[in-house]
Order: sequence, then structure tokens, then C-alpha cells
Amino acid sequence: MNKVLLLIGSNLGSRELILDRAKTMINEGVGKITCQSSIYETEPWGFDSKRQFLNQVILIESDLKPHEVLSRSLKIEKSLGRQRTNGDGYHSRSIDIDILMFDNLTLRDDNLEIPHPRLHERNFTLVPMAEIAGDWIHPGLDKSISQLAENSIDTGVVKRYRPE
Ligand code: PH2
Ligand code: MG
Ligand code: MG
Repeated sequence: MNKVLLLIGSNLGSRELILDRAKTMINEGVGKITCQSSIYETEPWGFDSKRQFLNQVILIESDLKPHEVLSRSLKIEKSLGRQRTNGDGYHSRSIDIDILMFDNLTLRDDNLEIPHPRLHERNFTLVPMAEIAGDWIHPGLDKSISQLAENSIDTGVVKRYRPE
């Protein structure tokens, strides 16, 4: 069994409901969810939008290979209404599922890079990761996730989500 950290995020539509549906489908088709961070409300990073994200990091146990985790995650995104637009830059989306870390594996090809190449630059990823996997060591940077979170220079605001 591999331990895999996934980031899920949504800033379009019924964000909480979509995260719930994504987790159900991940649990059934990708790997059993064994731990979840809190849900955070986070400022869009890398593009301008008034729509705040909900982000959450989940830990799954899976016997799938990295590319199978990727392809199943992309299928779940599609079935939850993810539209992929052509062109540069980031866009609002109903659901995004990203592989952050996969045990202590490093991998890079045209379709997939593990650890996620920008995880250490983003508070919306580091803060929920640190909550459930603070002592995981980033195999490329040789620092713990807690250390990366503490040393982050990202100014993006990340708050625990409290639904009304
Ligand atoms: N995902 C992005 C780009 N920007 N910003 C926030 N707050 N949360 C995200 O999940 C996110 C983002 C690309 O996947
Ligand atoms: Mg992403
Ligand atoms: Mg993605």
C-alpha cells in the first residue's frame, strides 16, 4: 500500500458539496481515505478572482501506480463538471485534484511530477499539509512539510473554513 497525499480544491459552484462528492469517489475508486485536514478557505493564488477556494488535503492508502491515481483523479474531476479551457494561466474550477506526494517517491515526466512542483510555494497547500503530514520529508528539498510551511514566503491568506 502506498500513502498518497492529495489536494482537493474548488472555487466554483457548491464548493463544499463538490469536495464531499470528490472524497466519496476518491475513497471508492482511488484509495481509502485514512486522514483529512480541516477545510480551508483560501485566496486564489496566481490569478485574480473574487471566488475564494475551499482547499483540503487528504491522505489515502492505495495500491495504484502514480499514473493510475492521476488518470482516475482526472476522471473524477470530469464527472464533477471540471471544464478545461485552453490557454495560459489559472482559471476558476469546480474541482481540482492534485497529487502532492506519493510515499517518498520522486518522478517527473510529461504528464506528472511528484512531489507536486509548486507545493512548497503555496500556503493553500502547505497549511493543510502541515496539519496532517507535518513530519513528512519532501524528498527533493530534504525539509519537513512543517519546516516548509514555517519558512513559506507566500502571503496568500488561508483560514479555517466555517460554514454559516
Ligand atoms: N489552484 C490552482 C491555482 N490557484 N489557488 C487556491 N487558493 N487554491 C487552489 O487550489 C489553486 C489556486 C491551480 O491548480
Ligand atoms: Mg492544482
Ligand atoms: Mg490539477
